[in-house]
Amino acid sequence: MEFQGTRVLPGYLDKSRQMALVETVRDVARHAPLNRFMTPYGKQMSVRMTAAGRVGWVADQTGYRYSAFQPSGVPWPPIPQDILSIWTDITDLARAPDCCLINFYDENARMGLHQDKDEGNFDWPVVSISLGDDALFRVGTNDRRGPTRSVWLKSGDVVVLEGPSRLAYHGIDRLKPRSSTLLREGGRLNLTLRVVEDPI
Ligand code: MD3
Ligand code: FE
Repeated sequence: MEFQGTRVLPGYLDKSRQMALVETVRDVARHAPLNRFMTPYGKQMSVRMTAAGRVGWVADQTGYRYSAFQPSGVPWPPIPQDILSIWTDITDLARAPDCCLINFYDENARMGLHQDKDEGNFDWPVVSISLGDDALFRVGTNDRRGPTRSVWLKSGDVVVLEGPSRLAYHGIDRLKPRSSTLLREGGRLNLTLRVVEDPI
């Protein structure tokens, strides 16, 4: 399925790879616990986040940014090889991503329509991996008021954002609770692989 340059690869990861990835993410989370950041408007985000890689996403009074350090002051763990190989297989790029953002959604979590534009260069694709409960993903254009399309992302689906869709508004409207048994307690994990900066 393809719309506005967004490539959805349904069922890209089989069940055993999905299960292995959950263990990989649990291991990352042991070194980099999930955070509940504030929005720029002073509200708690419903999505919990952590990361692996040279930089990860943090938020504090001074705003949102990529940082080499977790809120605890400790560097992020490296991106695990099984996650890196998904990027390499799909993009065919020699360049590795700098960051694997990890979002955890419980059944009430959602992510409002936003653009990802804190990376230095939008020519690089973003690769997104869904694990766990189905999620209603919405993607529009690079104009907030533009038309949007919705698609249910299922466990094992991979989305590639490149070209014009790299700057498209997008978000997660809701989950379908208990639609997957991958995570024992339910919920959804989303991994996004990004190039954040060109080498200096
Ligand atoms: C379209 N995550 O982490 S993944 C995010 O499911 C984010 O957790 C959502 O939006 C999630 O920023 C959506 C699909 C996705 C990821 C990155 C994109 C779509 C995108 C970047 C540009 C355009
Ligand atoms: Fe995003």
